Amino acid sequence: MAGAWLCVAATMVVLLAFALSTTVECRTRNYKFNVVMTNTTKLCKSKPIVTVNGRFPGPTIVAREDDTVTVKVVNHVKYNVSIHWHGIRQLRTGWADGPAYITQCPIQPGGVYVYKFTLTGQRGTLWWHAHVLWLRATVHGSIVILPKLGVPYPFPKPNKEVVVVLGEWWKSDTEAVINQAQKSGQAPNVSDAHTINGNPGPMPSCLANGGFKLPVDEGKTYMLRIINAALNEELFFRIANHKLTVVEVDAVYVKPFTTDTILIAPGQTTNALITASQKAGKYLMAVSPFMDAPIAVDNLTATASLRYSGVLTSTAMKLVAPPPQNATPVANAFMNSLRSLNSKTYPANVPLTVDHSLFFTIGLGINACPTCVNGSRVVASINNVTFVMPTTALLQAHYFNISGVFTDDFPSKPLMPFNYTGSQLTSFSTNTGTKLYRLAYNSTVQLVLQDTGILTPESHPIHLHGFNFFVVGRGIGNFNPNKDPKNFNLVDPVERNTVGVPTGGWTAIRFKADNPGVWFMHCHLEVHTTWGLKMAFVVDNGKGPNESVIPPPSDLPKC
Ligand SMILES: *[C@@H]1O[C@H](CO)[C@@H](O)[C@H](O)[C@H]1NC(C)=O
Ligand SMILES: *[C@@H]1O[C@H](CO)[C@@H](O)[C@H](O)[C@H]1NC(C)=O
Ligand SMILES: *[C@@H]1O[C@H](CO)[C@@H](O)[C@H](O)[C@H]1NC(C)=O
Ligand SMILES: *[C@@H]1O[C@H](CO)[C@@H](O)[C@H](O)[C@H]1NC(C)=O
Ligand SMILES: *[C@@H]1O[C@H](CO)[C@@H](O)[C@H](O)[C@H]1NC(C)=O
Ligand SMILES: *[C@@H]1O[C@H](CO)[C@@H](O)[C@H](O)[C@H]1NC(C)=O
Ligand SMILES: *[C@@H]1O[C@H](CO)[C@@H](O)[C@H](O)[C@H]1NC(C)=O
Ligand SMILES: *[C@@H]1O[C@H](CO)[C@@H](O)[C@H](O)[C@H]1NC(C)=O
Ligand SMILES: *[C@@H]1O[C@H](CO)[C@@H](O)[C@H](O)[C@H]1NC(C)=O
Ligand SMILES: *[C@@H]1O[C@H](CO)[C@@H](O)[C@H](O)[C@H]1NC(C)=O
Ligand SMILES: [Cu+2]
Repeated sequence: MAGAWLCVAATMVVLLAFALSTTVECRTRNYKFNVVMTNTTKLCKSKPIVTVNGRFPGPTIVAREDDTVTVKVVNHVKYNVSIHWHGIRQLRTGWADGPAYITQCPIQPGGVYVYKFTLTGQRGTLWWHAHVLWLRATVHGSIVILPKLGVPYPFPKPNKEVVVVLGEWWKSDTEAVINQAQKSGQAPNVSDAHTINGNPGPMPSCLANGGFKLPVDEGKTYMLRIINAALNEELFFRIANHKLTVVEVDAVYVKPFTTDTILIAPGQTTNALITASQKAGKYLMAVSPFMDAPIAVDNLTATASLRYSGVLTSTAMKLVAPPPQNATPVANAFMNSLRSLNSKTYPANVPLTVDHSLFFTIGLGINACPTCVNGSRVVASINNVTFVMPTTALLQAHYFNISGVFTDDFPSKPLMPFNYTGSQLTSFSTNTGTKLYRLAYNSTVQLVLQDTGILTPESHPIHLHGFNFFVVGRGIGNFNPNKDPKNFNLVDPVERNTVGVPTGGWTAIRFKADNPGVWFMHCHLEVHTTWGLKMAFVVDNGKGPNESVIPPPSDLPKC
């Protein structure tokens, strides 16, 4: 059948130079991901890395809203692997969500698992990444969900679309980096470079490095689908002499606004339009870290270039200075500009009533560790619970009623209130456990995420699986339950799946628990996830099969 042939053909589409082909139509998109070791000499030092299909960044998945996607993942490496489709709602299909030991056991060496999910009610840029160990450093790629056939973007159609994946690069093996840190109980080494589409641009230690080049034609408009795939760093993005018009974040349209700097946290995606309206030339693209706490980061700026057609190679590059590393006002200005489009076609369905009002502290701690350097290790927690990974996946335990894997007594608020952003605590230790918070189907949740000053305040990009949420408020200092809710935006708050909780401040989100299953929530700084800044919600089934988790696929990996 011609249709079936086209669907096979779609899986073969090779996306050259990150430009997107949008011509092939079909309702099921089948992909094959071979997880392999790849020797790369692309960056300054040659080393073997784990990749999908030998590519870094990995392949782009292109599909339309309402399509079903299948990805056959074959594990050819020595590590346990699982892949998460970051931001995809996975309505009733938690088995395909991917976080190891949360919704599935990992795919063991030599193993195979077919992820199958449907793209319902979402269009825009998302991404996929490994969700086990620190493999996502090199195992990641983009997901482009086009609107339904014939449905236009709610903004002028760009002449071309380009995926821009930002990453972090270590000269050492990333598993060695985190293993060394876990052994010592200390913070892991920061990365050695940031990357733009797999390339840091010329570096002090490696001048020969070319850097990613984006060719443009004068007068044309381009949509950049920017993804922060870095492990541990929030990033600023700038292009010399060019303004960026933000039109979508985390696959949700926003009210367009124009800025010269984009702030993007690990896990987040941002679509921005750029018009080649300047004098024909070469313009620097700069990616640099944002960190407004006393914490070490990789302070190198990755660079790429925008090149107008017909410009000589010898033309001097127009430069741009990155914002200062601690540019809190630049970060705030960006975050405060984000609003849901909230049009008739794309309404912001903010829950106006709240069934569960939750208050979670997020931050660091110190626990005893006799074998560690100082006899202690740095940990992280939510409401003073440092999450312990189970050895049976939580979704299986929930679905098959296996007892003893988790408890559902995650505290709805701190058991011992304190001056969260102050410094009067004398004990920094935490509790450990595999605790979940239970929600009835359709219940509405307001969650205030409060950063703590324990060890140091720090911005935490919190990611929720299975849902989008509305960011109804944010502030600095301690959340005030009497005053702050009066200023919540319940009309057009930005809707997303990952939000940065400001350093020494709080963020309030709302969502409706209309997706049954077990849904991970964690800091998207991989180091904090490793340290235990994670928990999960268990959402019970509603009425009938349409409101219940589907049965697990027969090839679901076993532990
Ligand atoms: C990578 O390079 C090493 C030696 O540098 C070699 O032993 C190994 O076979 C190579 N692996 C692949 C997958 O090419
Ligand atoms: C981490 O950095 C230290 C100090 O530079 C170095 O000695 C160590 O080898 C690094 N660890 C890894 C795994 O690269
Ligand atoms: C970046 O960090 C290194 C190591 O901490 C430091 O020596 C250097 O001065 C920093 N560079 C900038 C531009 O801040
Ligand atoms: C070890 O503990 C001492 C005393 O508490 C502290 O000053 C030092 O920073 C710690 N070392 C590391 C590497 O964390
Ligand atoms: C698990 O328990 C629930 C509620 O008691 C029940 O409805 C369901 O059938 C059980 N599932 C299995 C797989 O035993
Ligand atoms: C909390 O701590 C901060 C900083 O130490 C201090 O300024 C503030 O007054 C404290 N608030 C309360 C309610 O104690
Ligand atoms: C967290 O729990 C530990 C262990 O029970 C306790 O010592 C500590 O005081 C608690 N901290 C907070 C902030 O509640
Ligand atoms: C959940 O909400 C939907 C739509 O609002 C409604 O049709 C359905 O009956 C509700 N289910 C439960 C279990 O409340
Ligand atoms: C379940 O959903 C399907 C498709 O959305 C619909 O056709 C069917 O009527 C629904 N069944 C129930 C019991 O609501
Ligand atoms: C891989 O996963 C299996 C199943 O959970 C586990 O038994 C095994 O120890 C894991 N292997 C490694 C190397 O972590
Ligand atoms: Cu964090």
